[in-house]
Amino acid sequence: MTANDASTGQQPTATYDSAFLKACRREPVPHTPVWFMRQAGRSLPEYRKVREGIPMLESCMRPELVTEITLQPVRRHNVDAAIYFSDIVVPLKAIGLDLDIKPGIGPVVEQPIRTRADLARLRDLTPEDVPYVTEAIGLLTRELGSTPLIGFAGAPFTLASYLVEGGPSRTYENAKAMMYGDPELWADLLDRLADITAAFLKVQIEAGASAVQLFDSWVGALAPADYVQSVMPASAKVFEAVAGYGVPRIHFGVGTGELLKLMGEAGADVVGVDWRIPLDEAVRRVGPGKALQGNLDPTVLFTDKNTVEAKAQEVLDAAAGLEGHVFNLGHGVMPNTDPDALTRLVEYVHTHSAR
Ligand code: 1CP
Repeated sequence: MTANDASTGQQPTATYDSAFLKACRREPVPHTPVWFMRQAGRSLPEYRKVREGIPMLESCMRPELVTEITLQPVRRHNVDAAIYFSDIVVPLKAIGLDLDIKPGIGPVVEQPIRTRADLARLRDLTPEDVPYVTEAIGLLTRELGSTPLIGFAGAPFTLASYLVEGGPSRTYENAKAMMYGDPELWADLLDRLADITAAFLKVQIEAGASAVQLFDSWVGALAPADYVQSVMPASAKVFEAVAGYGVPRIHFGVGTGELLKLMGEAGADVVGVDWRIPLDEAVRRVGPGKALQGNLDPTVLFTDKNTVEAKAQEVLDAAAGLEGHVFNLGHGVMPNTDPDALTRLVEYVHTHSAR
């Protein structure tokens, strides 16, 4: 069987029994599983080669290319999971928003969403809007064998930050001004985005994704009380919408030390942690009943082998008392990272966590 049964989330046994999915379920594992956010991408010469001359958004819509790029880091690094190659703005492009991913900048929205009238541009997403996702995941699950595939989406706050600002921002001044100044419009915007995001994750799970990650990369810009009031309901709606599939749900953001507990309570099975807090402290904040993912500082990979190993061991030591641990970086692989350092890191984690 290549696709998940919509009612049970049933998967091929070898995939279900993989170290990655066991760790997400907080079951005993033969070794700590490891994958890297942004493991596919510019750190790999084979990625730069196949992407040559093809704009980012177009490459996300070509199933054979998506399949090849998703498999590249799995072949090279022996990671325990693949992550579907796409971008958080793909579902927004698919429902007809005029946006593009500009090289060296990121997602840019031609006409930002600022008023109630603008909300009408955010229609529901159906599987017919993203046939290339279903096709690529079908190809991938056949190629991947027992290696699980992680589907993903941007969380409502992080998507809203691009839509309201019109592009990348450091301050989120327009988005936060809407959140504070027009809470009803903000709530309606996030609710629309929750529906689109939930629909997009469902497409990926029904096509065969074994786990999903909700990227709320920029939500660390908020105070806990604002998170509870203005963001958590929408993120919780997304998690609730996919709860019935039984696939692990991972929730990640950057600079979220003060939000970790709430991000778990939003409905995650696994809470992603950046490098600012050690995992033994993170588990105290999150509380029982959740696995953790993380959290080596991605810049450590620019040092020598001994330093990388010492820092990786610190992460493993801090994770020793966890119910479930998925090793990852605290944020994505940086483009100038030496890919061989990543391969060696996978081997180190596997060897030094073997039980
Ligand atoms: O291998 C993988 O992990 C899949 C690749 C992936 C993922 C998970 C891409 C490809 N994008 C994403 C998600 C994504 N996109 C996030 C959440 C993850 C994170 O926090 O890193 C975010 C915030 C974006 C938005 C985005 N898209 C940015 C950041 C802009 C900012 O605000 O600073 C950028 C630069 C992009 C473009 C993009 N997405 C992916 C790639 C390989 C690229 C670069 C494309 C290019 O250079 O042409």
